[in-house]
Amino acid sequence: MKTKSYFLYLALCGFLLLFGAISCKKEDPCESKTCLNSGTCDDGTCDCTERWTGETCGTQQTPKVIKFTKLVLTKYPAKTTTGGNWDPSDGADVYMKIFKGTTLIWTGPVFPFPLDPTSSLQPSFSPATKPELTSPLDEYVIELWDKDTAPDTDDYMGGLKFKAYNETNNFPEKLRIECSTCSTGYEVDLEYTF
Ligand SMILES: [Ca+2]
Repeated sequence: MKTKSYFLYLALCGFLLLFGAISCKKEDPCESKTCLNSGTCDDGTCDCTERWTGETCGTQQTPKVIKFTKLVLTKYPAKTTTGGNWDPSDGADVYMKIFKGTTLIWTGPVFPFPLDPTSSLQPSFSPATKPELTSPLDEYVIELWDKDTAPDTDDYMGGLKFKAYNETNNFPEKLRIECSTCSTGYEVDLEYTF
């Protein structure tokens, strides 16, 4: 009886050892898994960084907000459509407006002196209150205006439709808003919030 128990004990130990050996040989589920864009594998599942999502972190996470931290005016019309100066004797003093649909979401500060239309100067704005786009997949409009003092009203210098984001753009740090036939153009620094 005692011997039989001993053999049973040995058999059980053997089984446990064999099972243990098989368990040890079990493949690491992360060995065959590739996580993209700095994602890390945890037990076969990719943990993605905040900008990425999906099975292998290959899909962009749509940001909640895109902020414009700096705007450079790369192009603006030297003259009005009738060929006159924006201001009586020189260039315009400008500011920008951004719309979502027909809703004005941001008005920028006035660039504080008349721009010389013959200069290659590209005025750069880092406004205290920065434009925030809360629907990154949607279209916005940016307009350029010449500030005038009453009784004159501000003059419209040009507008551009733009999208600051698309789902395969790899989150660029800068956005160019321009077109070859447009009178205005911008280069914008972007900040993403997720
Ligand atoms: Ca003016």
